[in-house]
Amino acid sequence: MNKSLVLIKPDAVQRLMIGKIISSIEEKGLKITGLKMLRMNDDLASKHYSAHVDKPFFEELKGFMTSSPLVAICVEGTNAVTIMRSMMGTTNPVEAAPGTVRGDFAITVGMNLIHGSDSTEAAEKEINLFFSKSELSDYSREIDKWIS
Ligand code: DAT
Ligand code: MG
Repeated sequence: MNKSLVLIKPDAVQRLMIGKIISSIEEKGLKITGLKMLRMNDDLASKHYSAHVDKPFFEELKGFMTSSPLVAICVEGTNAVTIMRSMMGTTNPVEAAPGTVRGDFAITVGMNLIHGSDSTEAAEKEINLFFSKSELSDYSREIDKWIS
């Protein structure tokens, strides 16, 4: 069992894809344990993308991520990190496989619709950035015995 921080990015919110992405997470069998809409600010963008702050695309990335609200989701399940990364598709939508969010619905790396943590360590850090302990729900589902 592990966790991933998923962001439905501002472009996906504007393109009315909140429901579609949440449905795909639920249909896969992963469990949503935290969910909120918020507007990212510069400080949160710098912390969330701390690995990228010195990259040439960071200012553009920060401008995009703070431009409009996003939806943050804490996702749990067996191999949640790897499963979310494969559902998202590769960073550059040009190479993303059909059937993935980026492969089916995105064109450019700058607006690639969705974020998912790239490791369990990153997930822990990112979930703590977006959610307080009281905003996360620990619960079991009857259906879990039929999923994993
Ligand atoms: P991912 O979102 O697949 O984990 P990443 O962590 O390498 O990808 O980069 C974070 C985000 O930064 C990515 O979703 C879009 C943006 N980005 C990455 N590389 C970029 C580039 N070469 N030009 C513009 N934006 C880029
Ligand atoms: Mg990343």
